[in-house]
Amino acid sequence: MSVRPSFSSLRVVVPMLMLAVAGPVLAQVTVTAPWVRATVAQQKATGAFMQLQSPAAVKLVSVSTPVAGVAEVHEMAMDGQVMRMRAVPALDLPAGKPVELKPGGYHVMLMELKAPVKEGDQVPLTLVFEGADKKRETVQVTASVKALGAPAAKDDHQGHGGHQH
Ligand SMILES: [Cu+2]
Repeated sequence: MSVRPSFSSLRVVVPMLMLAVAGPVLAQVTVTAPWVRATVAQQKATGAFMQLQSPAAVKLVSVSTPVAGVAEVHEMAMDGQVMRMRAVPALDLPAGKPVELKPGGYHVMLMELKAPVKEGDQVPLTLVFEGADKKRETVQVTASVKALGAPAAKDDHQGHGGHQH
């Protein structure tokens, strides 16, 4: 009858081990629905868009991709009457709050494209985030290429009308 006590102490140990394993996963930045706008011949730059969310406050400090010589984080801002974009050194992700990179707002600018990116292509992106403790986390995603002038949401709605993609 001395078996029972040792079984019940095992049950206490197992959940504690699971918590220890789950810990690092919680620190991961989530990248949702990454996409890149398709280009036409001779076009040397395009934008990459996605939604980012981090459980802890971090900054997106660098982006790279094999398809472009240069990748920068850009913001859109009014310059007098004209909307212009400019590079930002880092993009802040507040803890637990989604940050949207979308046409007309923040975006990842891909420049010095090595070849046109065509609808249906898959583009690997490497995102580097830095926490308040200066620790860096690298996240790899694959973005799908969507046609020029087709915003993701609008395109989804058209899909309901028997439109073939
Ligand atoms: Cu830009």
